[in-house]
Amino acid sequence: MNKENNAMFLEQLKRIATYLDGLDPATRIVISAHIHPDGDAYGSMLGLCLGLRSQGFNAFCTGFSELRPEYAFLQGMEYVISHEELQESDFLIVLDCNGVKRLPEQLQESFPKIGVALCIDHHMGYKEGFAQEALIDEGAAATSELVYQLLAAMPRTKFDAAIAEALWVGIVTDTGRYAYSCTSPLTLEVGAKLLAEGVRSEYINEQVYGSQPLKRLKLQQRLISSITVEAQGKIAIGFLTSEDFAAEGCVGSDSENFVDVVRSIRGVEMAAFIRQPEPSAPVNISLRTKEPYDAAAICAKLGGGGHIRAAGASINGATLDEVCAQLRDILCSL
Ligand SMILES: [Mn+2]
Repeated sequence: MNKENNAMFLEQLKRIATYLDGLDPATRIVISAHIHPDGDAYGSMLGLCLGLRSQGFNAFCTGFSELRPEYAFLQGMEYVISHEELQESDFLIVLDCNGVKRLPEQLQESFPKIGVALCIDHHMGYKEGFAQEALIDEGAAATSELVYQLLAAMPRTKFDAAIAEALWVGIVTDTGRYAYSCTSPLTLEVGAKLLAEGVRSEYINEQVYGSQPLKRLKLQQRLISSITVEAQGKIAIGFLTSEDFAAEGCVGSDSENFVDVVRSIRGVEMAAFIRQPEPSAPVNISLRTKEPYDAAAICAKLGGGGHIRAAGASINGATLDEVCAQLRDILCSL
């Protein structure tokens, strides 16, 4: 982020912190993230919810009913409410999600009535008007990093280990454990502050990365078998069919981060993981690129979006074979 943008961002951060700080404590704040939540979605939601509660706010989360096993140690699940409990008067905050289409399905229906009061996100392509207020930094490593900055700018926040661990999970999972190019000096500074609050880094690493069920590895084996390379090894594509998922007793979320396996091949500059977890489900693409290839621009051609090096798309009404062929053509033409 350049200096001018940074000054504008800090001003916006301060303004939103002051605005939230001044909310009537009786206001019910409900926090949601995107459909199919990942580590940053869970971490930023629970971190913000607990952080607002530490200041006496009446905060809740919605859009999910349980945590995946690798995130089950996170605290704050007692503040998760169902979609049916949402009220028009709720102050809705949406995290890690920049548009209506990415909201959990049930929230998409009630969204027009309730409206989004505040959006905090680091994806590209935020459209003005989605929320009344927005805190967007496309250069942020994770939405959890933005949530930390916001909470730190609110004078009444009482950070503790539970808040810190939620935000730590969001940052660790979105940065590939502080490794991807989105990791900035600020990311590490925030990480240092979170560690100082008592984050159990080794324990969390074990939970998130060191306790996979065997079926997930078997599913990964199927993905590895499917990988093909093109353009002298510059492009690699791997896929999983609904039959693959069924054969290993897996669901879509069991393949989170599988694109990293495809990306790990030496010399690959564009790595795609394509999957259809169920026969009637849309076909999902995860794409990772290296310089100079723009993953978000490539996925935009297929109706998706994301970040410059990591993006995705979800395609309805096409077979997995058709999507594979279409994406291969796009990548080979670059
Ligand atoms: Mn994120």
